[in-house]
Order: sequence, then structure tokens, then C-alpha cells
Amino acid sequence: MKHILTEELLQSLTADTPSISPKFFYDDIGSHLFDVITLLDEYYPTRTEKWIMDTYQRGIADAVAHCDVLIDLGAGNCAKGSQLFDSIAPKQYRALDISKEYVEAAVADLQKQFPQIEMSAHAIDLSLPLAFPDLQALRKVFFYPGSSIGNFNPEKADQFFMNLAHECHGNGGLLIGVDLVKDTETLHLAYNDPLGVTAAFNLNALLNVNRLIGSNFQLQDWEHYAFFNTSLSRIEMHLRARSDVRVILPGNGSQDHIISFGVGDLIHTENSYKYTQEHFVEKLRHAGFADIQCWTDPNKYFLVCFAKV
Ligand code: AVJ
Repeated sequence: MKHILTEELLQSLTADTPSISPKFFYDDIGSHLFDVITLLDEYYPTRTEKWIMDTYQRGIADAVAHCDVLIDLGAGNCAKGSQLFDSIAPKQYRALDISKEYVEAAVADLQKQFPQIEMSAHAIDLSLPLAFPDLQALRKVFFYPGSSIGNFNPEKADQFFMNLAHECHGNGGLLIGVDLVKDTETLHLAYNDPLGVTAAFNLNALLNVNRLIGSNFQLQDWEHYAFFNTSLSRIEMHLRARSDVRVILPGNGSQDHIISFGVGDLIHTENSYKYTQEHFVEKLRHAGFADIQCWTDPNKYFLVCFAKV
């Protein structure tokens, strides 16, 4: 695993645009820092999505109508998925996440509370196509909340939607939450909170990488840099070198790799795409979903859609 990660990071860090994948945010500290981000006044997405889900619970459940299997794509602690159990009443719940141990523990807890729902936990890599051959005949509802879709570039998002529309096998749909385009000031603050939690979340990726592959990134050499790229409609997060930096990536038996950065050089760590409602609905339609219902908040900060095949 270490060799593979070293290879991956060596490639991404020495590319024309150096980058570290956002998956490296979510170690133990990073997951907790993200939880804190969701509590910040400036970070409106989580609380706004929850407001929409709570306020329109009835309408959403009516749109979903009937659910054999609720497939939670990025379940984590299963908190958002389990919120739907009462209103949607799935017969089965499949919790998918990159971290198998984490989601298994959450499902084990949940199973005790909801013995009537058949539950299972699975590891997934959402960058690869999904297939559910054993669920073909069932009505599936895919659940993808939290604007996680914002991390996909627009072409990848289209592929992902096409994959899900196909995997519905003519029955079911996708319940998804996405962050909307809004004034730049609001967007900027959500990713540049004055307490510095987002900065810590971003910088922690370096500590996680150090731990995983034995590299020697020094936090004092880097600073958080996030801005809204208006033409690409995305928040970009980067780490910016505060001085000239040399980093060693141990070669595990073979030669060590040294990567150099000049002051001001950037490592791109995340994109968080923001959509308009019209554009997002159009993408879902284009992917093969026929009937799309939407719910939003009074400020139109966030959007929840149920897209039926
Ligand atoms: C978990 C990808 C939805 O893009 O807003 C929060 C991650 N990054 N603050 C987002 C994140 C910085 C978040 N997503």
C-alpha cells in the first residue's frame, strides 16, 4: 500500500499542476476537523442541506415513493442515511464508504436500532464504476448528500450520473444534495473561516501524507489558500509554499525522491464545484434521469434533488 501511495503522490506532486488528492484529507484528525467545519457559522452547506431535508421530508418521501434498497454512497457514520429511515422506510440499507472499518462499525450500531432493515457495509472507490448485479430487480434509491459531487470535475460527474442512472435498471433514482453558485463573499468565507479550521483541514493533508509514506513536509513551510474560480465555478483549495521547500519522499528500498518547490508554488488539494439549479438539473437529465424534483432553501444556497429514471 505504501509503495502504491508513494507512486501516486510522486506522480501527482511532480505533475505540471502539483496536487494531492482530497482523499488524503480524511484521516482521523481530518475527519474530525471536517466535522468541526460543518459546525462553523461560515460553512453553510451542511446546515442548509439539513434544513431542506427536515423541512421537505414529506415531499421528498412522496417523490421517492417506495424504496427496496437505500444505497448510501459515502455513508461515513450513517447519520444522514439513517435520518431517512422513518420517512422512506427502506427494506434494505447498503452503506458504502472508502473506509470499510468505519462504516462497518456505524452499521453494526444502527442495525440494533433498526432490526427490521437488512443492512450491510461495503468499501468503495467512487472514482471507479459501480455495479449492483444482485439488486437488479429491486427499486434502488441512491443517496449522495453533502455536495460530495462538488469534488468531481463536471465530466466525471456526468459519467457518475450515467453510471447511476444505468444501475437503477429502470426503477428508482438518485437523491442528491449539491451546493449552488452564490455571491463570492459567502463562498469565500465558507472556505476561509476566521477560526482557521479549514486551513488546519487543508494543512493536515500534509501530515497525513507524511504518516502514510514517510515524507517530511513541514507545516510552517505551507499556508492555506482558497478562492472561488468564477470562470470554472469552483472553489479551489491549494497549499502555497511560504519559502523555497525541498521535500523527501522515501523510496522504500530504492532511491529517495526529492521534490522542490519555490516560494509561492501551489499544491492543488481540492475543487468544490458550485452549480446553478438549471445546469444541475440539465446534467441529471442528460445522464438519463427523466423526472427531477428539486427542493431548496429561501436563500437558494443549496439544492436537494430526487432524480428518477
Ligand atoms: C465534503 C467535498 C462537500 O467541498 O465543501 C469543506 C469539503 N473542503 N471545506 C466541500 C470541504 C473544505 C466539502 N465536501
